[in-house]
Amino acid sequence: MGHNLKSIHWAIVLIVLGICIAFAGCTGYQQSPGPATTPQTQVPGSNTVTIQNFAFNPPAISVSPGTTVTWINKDAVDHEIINDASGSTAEGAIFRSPVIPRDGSYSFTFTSQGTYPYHCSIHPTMKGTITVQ
Ligand SMILES: [Cu+2]
Repeated sequence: MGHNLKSIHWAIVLIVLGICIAFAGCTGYQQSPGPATTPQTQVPGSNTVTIQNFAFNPPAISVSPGTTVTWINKDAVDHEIINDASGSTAEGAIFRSPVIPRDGSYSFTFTSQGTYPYHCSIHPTMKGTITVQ
């Protein structure tokens, strides 16, 4: 009789322990991937141009062929990036972004070596250069 009670007691202890471990495991499992799955906010780096205060920062960068350059608009107003082309039309531009709203971004992958001056089509005084070498 005493032996059976002891067995039941230990069974209950084991079940409670198991539930605790499972619960801890579950919450731990939910928490640990948290930081990893958090969408990476784009941090300015050598391939990133920040648009702020009506200026491209840095105004000129050099990248190697195959590099994707990302522009991030940190201004409250829209900007639109366009590669300088001959004449005033967009004809011949290698790259042209859509209108980039606040906190929006635009990326372009440069495959060919060369110097690519660009400007903002909304604010033509905003100028920058991408050099691919
Ligand atoms: Cu602009």
